[in-house]
Amino acid sequence: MNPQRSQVAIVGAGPAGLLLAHLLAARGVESVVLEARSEEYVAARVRAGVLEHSTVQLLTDAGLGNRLREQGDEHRGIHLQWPHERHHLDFVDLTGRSVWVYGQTEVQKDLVDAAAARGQDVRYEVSDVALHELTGDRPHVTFTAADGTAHRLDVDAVVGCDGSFGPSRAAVPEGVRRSWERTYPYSWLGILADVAPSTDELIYAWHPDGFAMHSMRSPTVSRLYLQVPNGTDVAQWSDDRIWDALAARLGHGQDGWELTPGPITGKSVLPMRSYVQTPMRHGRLFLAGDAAHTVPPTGAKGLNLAVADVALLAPALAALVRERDPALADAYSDAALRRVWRCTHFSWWMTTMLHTSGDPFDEQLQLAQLRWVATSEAGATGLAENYAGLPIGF
Ligand code: RFL
Ligand code: PHB
Repeated sequence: MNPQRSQVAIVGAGPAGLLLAHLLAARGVESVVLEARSEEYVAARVRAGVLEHSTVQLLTDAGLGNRLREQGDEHRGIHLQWPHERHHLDFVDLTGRSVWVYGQTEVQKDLVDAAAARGQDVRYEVSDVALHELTGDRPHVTFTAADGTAHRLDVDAVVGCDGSFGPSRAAVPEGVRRSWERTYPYSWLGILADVAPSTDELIYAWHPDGFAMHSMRSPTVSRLYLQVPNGTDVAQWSDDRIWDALAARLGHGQDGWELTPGPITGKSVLPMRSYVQTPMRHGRLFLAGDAAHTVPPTGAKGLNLAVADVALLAPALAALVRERDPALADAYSDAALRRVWRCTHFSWWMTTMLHTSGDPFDEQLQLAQLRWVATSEAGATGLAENYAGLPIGF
């Protein structure tokens, strides 16, 4: 066993883990990041596309905003639609806050580059990560490195940033942790296509055949989604079938709007789930990002919540390990969970308002709600405030 010492062990090199390491380094706190996958695998995962106002602000303040501001696309709002009607909700007019379209792959690349530039210790392709003595002052983590050697890392604090499938959430003992979960009766079929977006800003569309969304990654790459039944096999969806369904649900031909199809470069089916585990702290173990909570993607909140968690956690850990002041660390779980539950509600609300369940009564309620949100200033402001994002620390 090769023993080593650091101040903080971070499990997971996704956006939560690497951003936390970055924010800790800026406060003079040393950390080691342990990641199960390879650097290339983590960098290539296509996921989130929308950054909230406060996420952009935080990344900019942390010195990570240059490429975002050059290559990202600032959006004033979204289009909300149902058959024969499309409404633009202008978040800037409604709340004074915009959002940015900048893929998670790009955020990840910026974080990896910054980590390399400051000489951050990141161990990729580790296995057997196990957390020990979490309720004492000196927890430690054991793992097997990529070359097969066994290691022990002694630290002051361990942070689980290892997503929905990592070991950290289960390291909180059964009698201590509590979880809440909702599985939705539908999934998303997502595609990436080499075609210019047919819209200036994202379109969220309710349709009796199911929800559809038009997002984008760049002036030449579009990202689109279709509601499909759980258990759908992508092989059943030819490119033509996908484009036909998108055209029908997004309203091709209505008021002169056209959806331009193009070559599909990626196709996948994503299940939808809401999940929250509490508390987000147990002794010297802290959970952040998807390790503690999952939201369905309809509200574009997952990555933003991960960023908000580590924004709270970095100063708390710095005070704990540098000044031995536990006040912020003690407050972390409750403070983070206030925003987590707000975003969990918003994501559930967007999801259940926009996805069809086949129940005719539910459909009329959804349409009534959509009409109110799109045409009442109070309704539109509620959506805008949550979508553009509540302040970190809300
Ligand atoms: P991640 O990104 O899952 O990273 C966790 C990391 O931990 C590693 N890991 C381990 N490492 C060591 N040992 C182990 N035993 C380990 N087990 C796991 C994993 O390999 C991984 O590298 O979690 P993090 O950092 O908390 O970040 C969360 C976000 O990735 C996630 O919430 C978003 O992608 C969600 N999401 C969206 N969020 C938004 O804010 N806006 C969006 O528009 C948006 N769209 C989306 C999304 C997620 C999607 N999918 C695929 C789930 C669209 C999609 C399609
Ligand atoms: C995306 O671009 O992938 C995206 C955008 C908004 C969402 C979900 C996903 O709500």
